[in-house]
Amino acid sequence: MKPAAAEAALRAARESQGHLAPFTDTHPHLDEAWGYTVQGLDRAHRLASGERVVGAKLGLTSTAKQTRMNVAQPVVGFLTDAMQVHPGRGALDHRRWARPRIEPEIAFITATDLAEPLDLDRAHAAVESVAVAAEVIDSRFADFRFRLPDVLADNTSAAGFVVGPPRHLDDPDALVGLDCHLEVDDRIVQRATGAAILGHPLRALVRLSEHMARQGAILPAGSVVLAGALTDAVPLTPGSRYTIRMGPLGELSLDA
Ligand code: OOG
Repeated sequence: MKPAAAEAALRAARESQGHLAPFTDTHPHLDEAWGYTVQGLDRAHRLASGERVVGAKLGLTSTAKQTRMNVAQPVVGFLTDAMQVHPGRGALDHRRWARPRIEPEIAFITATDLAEPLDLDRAHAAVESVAVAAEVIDSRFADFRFRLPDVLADNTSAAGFVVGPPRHLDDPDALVGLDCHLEVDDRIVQRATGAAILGHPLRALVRLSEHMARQGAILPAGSVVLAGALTDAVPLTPGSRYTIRMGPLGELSLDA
């Protein structure tokens, strides 16, 4: 299947809030490179229509997510200004999305450009600040049923994100033991520690730097990086309140 045809089908589905069958159902030989090519076309289209890329996201960095989505490797997508929701600006407008789910995330703001593979120490040096965050994911595929090339083509289900107040990252190892709770209407529905993200949340930045190097791309300093959900996602239901607590990183409350 031609990447341009897939990009156009995804865009039409996004605009109509419709859904598609996974491309891999009919084209089982599509691969990871094909998925990232479609994603690149989507990104170019959004840039041409006036959106700005403000960062990158990793997905499927936790076992909880990999098992649930049945895709056994991390994925990378891009974030634009149109996806960013600023905390404290009223409720999340769920009408923007077809089948939204919300998940707890750690966000890094980068201090340097990311273009070369980094190790953990250099990843720490590349962090300007860290924050509790939430990602809203939405899929063009009914019931979020997809394989790796499909979800890459669909920009890893990226739909919306909220970043809480930034903090200085003094001791990155403290992120490993950090306790994360996701509450829906004051009931804890998901919990995990920072170790859920590849054993150490900073490894998400390491993986992203490797991805940038492979793609020959640069993520500029000052970008937002979402490290991937610590827990499984939960449906975003109108009228509910979502609170993410992350110990020393603070908390974020959002109304849907
Ligand atoms: C894929 C994207 C997952 C994460 O943080 O794990 C993701 C999906 O579940 O639709 O963003």
